[in-house]
Amino acid sequence: MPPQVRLHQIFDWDSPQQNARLRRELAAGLLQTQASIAPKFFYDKLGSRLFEAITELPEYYPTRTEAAIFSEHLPAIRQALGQGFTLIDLGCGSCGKAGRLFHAGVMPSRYVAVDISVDFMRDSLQQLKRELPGIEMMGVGLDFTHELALPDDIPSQRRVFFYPGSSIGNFSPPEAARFLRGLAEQLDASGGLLIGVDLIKDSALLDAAYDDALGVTAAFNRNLLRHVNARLDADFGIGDWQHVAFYNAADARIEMHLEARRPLTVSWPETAGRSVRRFAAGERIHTENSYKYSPDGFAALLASAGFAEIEMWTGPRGWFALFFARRAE
Ligand code: AVI
Repeated sequence: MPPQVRLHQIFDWDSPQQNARLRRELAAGLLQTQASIAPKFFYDKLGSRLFEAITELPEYYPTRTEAAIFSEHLPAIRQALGQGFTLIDLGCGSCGKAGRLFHAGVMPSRYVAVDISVDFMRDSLQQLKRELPGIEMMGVGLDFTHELALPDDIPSQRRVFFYPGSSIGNFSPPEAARFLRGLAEQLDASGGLLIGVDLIKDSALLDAAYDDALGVTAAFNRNLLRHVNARLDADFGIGDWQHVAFYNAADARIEMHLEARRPLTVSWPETAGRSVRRFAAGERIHTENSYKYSPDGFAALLASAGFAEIEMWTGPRGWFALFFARRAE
């Protein structure tokens, strides 16, 4: 990494302590009656690349719809953010969204890229620094879904948290409220939160966005098992599992699962011997929820989490919304 881009690797897959915590978390999820794997395990290097590919699919409207809202409302967004702020990009991935904002003239004085996929983040940040050498940049490898413990050398004044892409939808509403409250507590009165939120819409559009014709989302979902095999030394046969995604209207969320194509046994090493989980044909592992909100519902969530002065921008079809909010006094 060039010297002008600092990297704090708080999260490290290979630290024995964190690795042990993640292994415990994975094993606990797999041994539940309804097996589950947390969505953060999607993002190894290949998973991050597959997600980038998803954002280019014709069916996956959120990324391009959000980008169009940014373009259309740029002056208002620029005015809301002001100047001299530190942009903290939570789950920066390729840093592409922040990069587009900077190229459009929305310039922070400092950019902090945060991601669990540390190698992918480092490469992306280096590229961005080459393009925009005038912005101070820092990378933080962090599992912020576990704990938002930012390094001390990020000034606490004028922080703007940037959480685009409706990643907030990957938390349940109570978890989202807790997470947002944690953000509000780390803001001063001149900072804020710029957040993208996917809205409730026709279920056929939602189903297609998470089960595309090319099968990229299926590959993204099944890649999770490759990653779990590597982290847990498990023996998932990738071809034994099929991608299932559907909109659950009662809970206003997309659900993604991996479904066993036949009766299966999966095992991984434990202190004494191996843990074994049996799956019947058709049994599923729940891998992700992606909650969708109404504009009023999300504004109410922000208010309940300690935010005020809430502004919202949306596109002509009302598919997606961008919110800016400040900490309530
Ligand atoms: C990262 N997150 C907001 C994406 C979503 O839409 O929930 C992850 C994703 N899963 C399948 N496609 C995209």
